[in-house]
Amino acid sequence: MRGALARVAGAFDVAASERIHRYGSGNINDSYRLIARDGGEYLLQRINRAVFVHPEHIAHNLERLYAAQPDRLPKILWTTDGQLLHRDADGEFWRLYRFVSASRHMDTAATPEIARAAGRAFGAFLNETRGLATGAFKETVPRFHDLPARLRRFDRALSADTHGRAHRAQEACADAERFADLAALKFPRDRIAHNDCKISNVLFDADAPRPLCVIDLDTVMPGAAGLDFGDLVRSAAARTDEDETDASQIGIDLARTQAIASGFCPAAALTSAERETLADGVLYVTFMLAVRFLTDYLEGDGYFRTAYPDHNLDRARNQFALLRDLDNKRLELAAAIKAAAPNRLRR
Ligand code: GN1
Ligand code: MG
Repeated sequence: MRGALARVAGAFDVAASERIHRYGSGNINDSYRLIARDGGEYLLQRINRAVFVHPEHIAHNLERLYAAQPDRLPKILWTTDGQLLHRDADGEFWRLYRFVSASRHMDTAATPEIARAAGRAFGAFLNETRGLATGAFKETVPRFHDLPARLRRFDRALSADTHGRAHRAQEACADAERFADLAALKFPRDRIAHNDCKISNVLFDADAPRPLCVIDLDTVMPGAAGLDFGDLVRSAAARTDEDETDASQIGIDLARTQAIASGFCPAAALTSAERETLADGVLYVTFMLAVRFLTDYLEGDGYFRTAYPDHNLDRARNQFALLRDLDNKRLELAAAIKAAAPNRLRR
């Protein structure tokens, strides 16, 4: 394996040393940290072809993104033949980033200060991509944030029950029915968004709660500010990470939610229409992710990487528990966001 990885690095004109290790906790792609013979550190990633059926769409979008704002993104390398992705002899697609050293990432925000900083980082990303034409970007995962489509697929998976798992997931399936009305919520989707704004996709300075850059750019494509905000709150203001199985521990922290909004809103320079969608966005993405985990469980775990047989079911239950808490606190959630983002910041 090491030899194969070193050959891939060679396509980017990097001479890998023996020091290559698996890295990170992403649910989709495979990542490796490698040290080059000259001491340089890199992050090598294999694109998951089951998720990204057209990897060339990722390359297409990254080219446009990096042409617009290269300074605020992790440094990406081009292959010696001028591509952003290298296709190996097995048809696998790879890309290479310079490793962002002296950085760290987190699965949830330990303090309001960190939450605010993460909000600023993703808000600034939205603001910086404001000038990009949505028509110039491809959909790297079709209907990625389309909840009605996600629910239709869930319904099909439940009826087919190809892996005989539905009986173990009855409560979660009942939650999917119970919250289905959320699919009627609408979001302005007329801008380029990040679309994977979980807090672990912000790199922080290793020694201070200062964001260095946002990462995981595979789903940068047309999207909605309210859903980016929602994904950040869902991950950063949750009291536990996505793997917690003790439902009594799972819930939303409103102080951290308010802190996220106070960082995100001014940095993103939202329209008033977008601002109206922020609280709904939190419920929408949380529900959508619950449905995605549950559907993947029913379909046999083909999408998200799992560590044990019921992992996706546990993740779905976790997101449903968070959603129930969010639903109970809708008024407080809206008030916390409003308090952080008063009218005078509207444009
Ligand atoms: C996946 O790969 P990763 O871990 O950054 C997923 C997101 C989910 C997230 C939940 C392309 O992100 O949509 O919100 O897991 N990415 C894709 O942890 O499906
Ligand atoms: Mg991702």
